[in-house]
Amino acid sequence: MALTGTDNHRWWKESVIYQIYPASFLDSNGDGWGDIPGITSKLDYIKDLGVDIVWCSPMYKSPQADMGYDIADYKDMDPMYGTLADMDKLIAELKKRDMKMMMDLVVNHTSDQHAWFLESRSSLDNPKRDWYIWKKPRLDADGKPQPPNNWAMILGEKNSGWTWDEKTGEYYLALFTAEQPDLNWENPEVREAVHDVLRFWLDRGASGFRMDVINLISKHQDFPDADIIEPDHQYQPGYKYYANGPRLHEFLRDMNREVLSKYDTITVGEMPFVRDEDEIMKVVGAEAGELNMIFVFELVDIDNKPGGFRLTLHPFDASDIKRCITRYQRLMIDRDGWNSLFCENHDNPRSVSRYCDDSDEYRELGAKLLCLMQTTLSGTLYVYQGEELGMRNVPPSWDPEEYKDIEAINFWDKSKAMYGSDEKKLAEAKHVLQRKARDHARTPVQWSAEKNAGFCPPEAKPWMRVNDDYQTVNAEAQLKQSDSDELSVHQFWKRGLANRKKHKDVFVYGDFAPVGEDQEQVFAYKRWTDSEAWVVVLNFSGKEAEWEIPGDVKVEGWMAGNYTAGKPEKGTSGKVKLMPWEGLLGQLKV
Ligand code: TEU
Repeated sequence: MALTGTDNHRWWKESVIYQIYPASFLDSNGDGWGDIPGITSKLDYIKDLGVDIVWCSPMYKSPQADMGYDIADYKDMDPMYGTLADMDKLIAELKKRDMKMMMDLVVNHTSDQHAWFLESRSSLDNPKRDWYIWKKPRLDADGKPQPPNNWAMILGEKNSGWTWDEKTGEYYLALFTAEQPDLNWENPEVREAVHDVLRFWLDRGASGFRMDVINLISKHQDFPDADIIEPDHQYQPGYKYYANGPRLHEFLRDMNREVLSKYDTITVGEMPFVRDEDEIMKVVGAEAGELNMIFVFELVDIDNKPGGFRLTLHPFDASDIKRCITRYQRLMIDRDGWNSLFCENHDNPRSVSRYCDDSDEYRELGAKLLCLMQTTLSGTLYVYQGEELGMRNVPPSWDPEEYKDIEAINFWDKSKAMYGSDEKKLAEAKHVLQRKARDHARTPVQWSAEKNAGFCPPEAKPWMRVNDDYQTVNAEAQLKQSDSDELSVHQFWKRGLANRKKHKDVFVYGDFAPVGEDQEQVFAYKRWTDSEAWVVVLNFSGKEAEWEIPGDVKVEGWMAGNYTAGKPEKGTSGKVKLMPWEGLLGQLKV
């Protein structure tokens, strides 16, 4: 294993990826929805931040049951976002700026309006019947049809993961919502059709894919009942039987051999539920021949009830963050694999609200602390739109009706059905949404202080309410902030990304070890190569701390921190006093 050499360097390891959630990015035509020309018009902004690759959440033709993660045509754009010609232009404009396009590939399921599914459900003997997962019902005591097993639907856990089809008298598997039937990957024609989609976009100029729930494509073919984890609930989380199933690696290797290996691509697989290190390495090991990297969910599942549903709450602290990050940093170094780094995406609350403190007093410090951490860890870095501005969750005062996501809607409906007039239980459910609804990350990007935050014209109606704080938290103000002032969150990110690039041998590729672990609330680590070394000290709490610099950590000087635009004035030996949410970056003697 070569840690410090350049023989393991790859463009997709050192690239910075910016995720766009198109509906909420920028509306160029005043209909209240973000669109492709809106994205194209902001490429200079994205490039200036220090980004190399843009990943767009799906903009394909879709009835939008799950905001485009229900695709009705993989080879055309939804008119709401624009046309294929707009997409070609976006790709060309990216290339002009020496940037790349990463497409979102959603092939665990399609929309129920996809031509394949319309055919599949049309009759028992349609040639596409077997493209999806159809099963006969179980019959209850009254002879009424019941789902073939007890798996819960994933989005909002409201219903069964199976949907009854009256016409043909069978259930189909639709794990996310009834409008998102799961494809049957056991069928080789399905796999070939997916390969064809990959080729279509690679030939059009895309440079790679983020693969939606790609570890769900192989299911245990006996479809057993899940263990009862939530006894009050009718249906149970069934991921033990549908995540990382028996043929996953075979399917991924096929995809690589047949298509990806013939192009120069970047691939990242979204893999919820998996924690097993051997299983992870089978996908991302340097010699695995599967995917470049995956999104592991451990950090974003940190506040889930263990083993349970996502929309639950569970306490965590700095030591959990430390344990989780250390584990994956070491894993990839020790076993020659590759990490993805992310704290946010469109399925999670805002990171400053979740891991730090989003009050006016600490929001900027928290956002910069997370930036300092992400820009100094090993792996490919993903920044989610608005994260570079320190955007925060929507306020608790918003009514549940303001939440537009199908997951939040299903969850709220289920809670009302389960708890009826039990005000305490309903308040708890509401509290879960206030902390964790996906909607928090989906509010329009705040470009300016004008009405609608510059996301759409002032007279238009944005599809989702703009967060109340746009007059103070917006890109225009943060770009303007003069250099003599404190850095804005945006400026801090820009500087952090530039520093990461400048010192990529150490920050992207170097070694990693936690240091000075006696202070629970402080996460400190060292990054080094043979020729340079750095230390990062992060106070993950709203309390002051005293961090003792270990004897073997020879600090040359403190180069950056989130409390000052210049170099922090701190001692280089003995105890360092840290303010709430303070983060420091120091250079070490080699
Ligand atoms: O998400 C898959 C996924 O499992 C989670 O991120 C999910 O949002 C969460 O567990 C819900 O409790 C992907 C997409 O990112 C998401 O937006 C889609 O809704 C989902 O797949 C279905 O395509």
